[in-house]
Amino acid sequence: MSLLSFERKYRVRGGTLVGGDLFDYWMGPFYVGFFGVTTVIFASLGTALIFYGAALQGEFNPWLIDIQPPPIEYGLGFAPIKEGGLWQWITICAIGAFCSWALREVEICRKLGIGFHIPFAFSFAIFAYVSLVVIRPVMMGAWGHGFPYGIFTHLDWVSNTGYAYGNFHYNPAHMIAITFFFTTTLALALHGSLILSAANPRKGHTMKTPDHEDTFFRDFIGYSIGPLGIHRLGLFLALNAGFWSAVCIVISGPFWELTWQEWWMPWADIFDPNYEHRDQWP
Ligand code: UQ2
Repeated sequence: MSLLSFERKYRVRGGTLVGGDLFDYWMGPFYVGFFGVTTVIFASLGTALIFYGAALQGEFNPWLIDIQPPPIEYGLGFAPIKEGGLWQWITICAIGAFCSWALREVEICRKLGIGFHIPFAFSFAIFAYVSLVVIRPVMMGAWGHGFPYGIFTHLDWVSNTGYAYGNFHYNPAHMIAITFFFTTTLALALHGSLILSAANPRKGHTMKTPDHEDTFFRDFIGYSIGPLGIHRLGLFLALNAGFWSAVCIVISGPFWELTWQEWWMPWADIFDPNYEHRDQWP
């Protein structure tokens, strides 16, 4: 079936989560749906609020726009619009847009009768963002613990927050997250290069099959995870990278207030009770 006739056959009504046939149509290539409408509303309002913040700041250079969360003193209450209230409404709009986008993915999956792996995967990205601007600030008792919306200022926030706990590279969940990020790139490099190698044989030959892909890795390391397995592994690695990133920031503050170097001190006690420089850790 060609792509265009496939789309004609499968672009049919139904599968919506709310509202029945309301918004159950396409605009050009895009499925609209109830959650397409809510995505556009939240994203437009959030973007407009960022421009309003830029106007208040008198700064329209995209690198320098900065919208700060409320000062810690406001705790978990609503702050005045010019003192972090803008950040709070922008955060609400962002979460509304991200969740609408995920639910629009769910509706499209339901229409097609495919699994929900894509919205499931996207939910990990939403979780990572929400853990920074909602879960951790709530656990620490102030919206002021969220990160500011600015290109350079959010980098400064990451740096300051990391060093507030000594050195984030000693954070065990940070270590696990980084290991998953690196392993994800290894898996995609292996997979991408393997597929392209099979699709681009020497001149004059036709494309090779998945058996060639399997056989390469059996010859090479005695094991092939398989053409379906590599995608399961890739999803597993990528989701874990996001998940442990969220864990590494949520435990910093709510569950651990010292430096992350100190977290390893029991190890020093177990393996080297006479360790001399323990008192010199920051
Ligand atoms: C594979 C396979 C693919 C692949 C890749 C492998 C035919 C087209 C890349 C090889 C992957 C292995 C052995 C797992 C490596 C493990 C980690 C943790 C990176 O066998 O099947 O399908 O793309």
